[in-house]
Amino acid sequence: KRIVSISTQLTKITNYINELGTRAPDMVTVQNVGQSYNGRKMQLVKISTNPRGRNPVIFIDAGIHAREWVAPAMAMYLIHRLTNDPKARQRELNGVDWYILPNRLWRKTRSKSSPNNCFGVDGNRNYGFKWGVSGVSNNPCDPETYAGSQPFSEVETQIVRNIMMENQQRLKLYVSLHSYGQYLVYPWGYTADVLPRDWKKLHNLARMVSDSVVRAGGRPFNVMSAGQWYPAAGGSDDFAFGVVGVPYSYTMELTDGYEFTFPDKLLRVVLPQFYDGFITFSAQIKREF
Ligand code: 0X9
Ligand code: ZN
Repeated sequence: KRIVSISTQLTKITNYINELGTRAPDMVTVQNVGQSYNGRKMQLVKISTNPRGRNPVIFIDAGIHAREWVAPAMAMYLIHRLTNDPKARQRELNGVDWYILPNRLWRKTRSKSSPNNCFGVDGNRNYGFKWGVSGVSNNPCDPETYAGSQPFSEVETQIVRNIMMENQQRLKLYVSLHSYGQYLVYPWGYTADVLPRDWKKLHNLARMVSDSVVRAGGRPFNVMSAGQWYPAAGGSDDFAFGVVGVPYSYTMELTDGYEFTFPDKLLRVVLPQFYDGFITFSAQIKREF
């Protein structure tokens, strides 16, 4: 089997995105939003059939945790379907704009902390809402959940925060793509003891999304608040909901049964199933906003 390096994969993502921007400039805008710690370009793909309009925006990011590589694969598949499926124009893209950020980090970012020279911060513990209160490590050498020296210490989380802030008014749905476990969770993530006032709306939409994935032949999602799954503070979902004021905010954990090594041959089976979930998401955003 050919071994493809991570940078090759990123190059593939970048090439595809840039090509799309040139091939379909009326529909696709590629915005360079910044650079990762290692100097890799972070590109936001904006898909809209009415780019100068004021449609509600769905913002999806993938790859906060890079080893969860099914997430960027899903983001690329979304971009592919939205721009190539003639039905999408009338359905998912009719009245809704999609902003997709298929970035590719590691579990932790690559920044170096002095004095111990350990690498990286967990991007999903670094957001500035209830930062550090649960499910984090204060040890820069922790391999997974180091929250950083302060909220938004990482350039990558700053970039995502900027995208959210710049689109605050129109941003109605945020989905952070991860793997694994087939969970679809909503705020709050920092605690198991408190739910948002309108948690039922968040819960019901998640159930509807799960049902459409099941109708497409997929497995149901486990639906609950992120904190009921396990409390962990500083996540992008809580920040989007609690600070930016995005009415629908989720973390979606794709696939189950293979941990981080989902067989790539099965992508063609599961990605279309998940896509049907996104059709349901966009239908709700259209209905409500
Ligand atoms: O722990 C995480 O960051 C996410 N799970 S993962 O296995 N992909 O690492 C869950 C995050 C859920 N949201 C919050 N806890 N805020
Ligand atoms: Zn993750």
